[in-house]
Amino acid sequence: MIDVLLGLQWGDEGKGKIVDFLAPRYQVVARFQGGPNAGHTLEFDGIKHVLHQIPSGIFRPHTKNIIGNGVVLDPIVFRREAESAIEKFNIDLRSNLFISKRTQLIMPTHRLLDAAYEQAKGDDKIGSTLKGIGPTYSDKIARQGLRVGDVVSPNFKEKYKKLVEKHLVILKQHNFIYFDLVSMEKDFFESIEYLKTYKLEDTEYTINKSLQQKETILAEGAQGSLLDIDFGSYPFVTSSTTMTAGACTGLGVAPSHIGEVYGIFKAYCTRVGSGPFPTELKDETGEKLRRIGHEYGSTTGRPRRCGWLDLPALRYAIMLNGVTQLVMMKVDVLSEFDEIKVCTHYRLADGTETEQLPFDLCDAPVEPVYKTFSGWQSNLNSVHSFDQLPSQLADYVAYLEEALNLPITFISTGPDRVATLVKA
Ligand code: 2SA
Ligand code: MG
Repeated sequence: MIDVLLGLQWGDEGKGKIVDFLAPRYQVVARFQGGPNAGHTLEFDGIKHVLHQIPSGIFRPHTKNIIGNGVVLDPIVFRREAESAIEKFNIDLRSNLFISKRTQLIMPTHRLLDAAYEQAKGDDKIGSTLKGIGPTYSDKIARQGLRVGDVVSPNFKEKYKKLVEKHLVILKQHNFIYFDLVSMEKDFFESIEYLKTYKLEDTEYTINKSLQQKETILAEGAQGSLLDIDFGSYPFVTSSTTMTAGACTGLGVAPSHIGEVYGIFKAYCTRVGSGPFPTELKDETGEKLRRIGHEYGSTTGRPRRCGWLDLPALRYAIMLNGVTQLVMMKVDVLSEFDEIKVCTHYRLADGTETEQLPFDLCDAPVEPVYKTFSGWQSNLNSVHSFDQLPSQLADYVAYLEEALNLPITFISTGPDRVATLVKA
């Protein structure tokens, strides 16, 4: 079976930390969607490391890592990241990383297009990470993208040039003309040569062979369910399927192989970029969450918008993903709050109440209805198991388990690998 770990909110739930924590239980860790827009932060032995393209299993020496076909790969970012990980941690990346030949390549002009489209949107901009994600997936769907397997083809440069020419026409239409493509391309082609030194494979076979051999596999989601291309707050979403279903198409595994689905959520909510956010706090409380939680984008450094936990949104993500157990993150951030709120349902403009996520949150905003809990106001440094939780926190956890109808099996009480409570 293949287990899936994914974010139930708008990303930045702490997926990297938990994948790294769980990696010793798995022989394979695989990324199935997204690209360098992701920023998965890991901390151990006093070191903090942020991964964008490479799966979070690379720091466990016996874990195989796969970059699946559903991912979009920027060879420049990949090279920088791989070189730094190899140098800093002396890991054997060339033997334990496998990249799908079907993975789409992010070209320099994809990044430029991302910027041009965002600029053209003015006030309606998505708040994209400007990593070229949308334009690369667009070319994939338009059946004209370049894939990792193409890099060894004798006419790779020709294919590249054809697509660049199309991109340049669009850029010109957008009056987006000031850039140094020559130096970007130098970097790109050097990075392509570097990429060729890795294991580029038909990873759908690699992963199915692992399944046959009864190896344990963890699929690592990126971004979050509420940023999903179909079910997120469209158009303020990313361009991939961030849900469990994406693990099947993004790796080449049949749905019948899906085992546990770990749904990971923060004890509050954050969102980076534009788009609806019903429980957003534009006040001191929101600022306090940002300050204590260090809520700044790990890829772009942008301040994240902060707000209270949103149960209708969480239930929606749980339903669509078939979550089997919950992982609750950043509980320690709430330790300094005397009151903690949870949105239990929404009130619509006409006064009716609903527990469902409405189709349109952009033009018809909802009013969150809250339940208030008293805080525990003590730090959690000396809490090492569920039964040591302060009583207010234990009550809060019990409430959420009942409201979400799922067990919370892990609780994170700090950024380090060791600050993770496991339900006995
Ligand atoms: P894109 O770049 O096309 O995927 O942007 C579309 C929307 O998706 C959001 N998005 C993210 N949201 C949270 N975290 C992400 N990763 C980074 C992080 C983000 C950062 O870990 O902090 O550093 O800013 C991520 N990636 C994409 C994005 O904000 C847009 O709303
Ligand atoms: Mg992140």
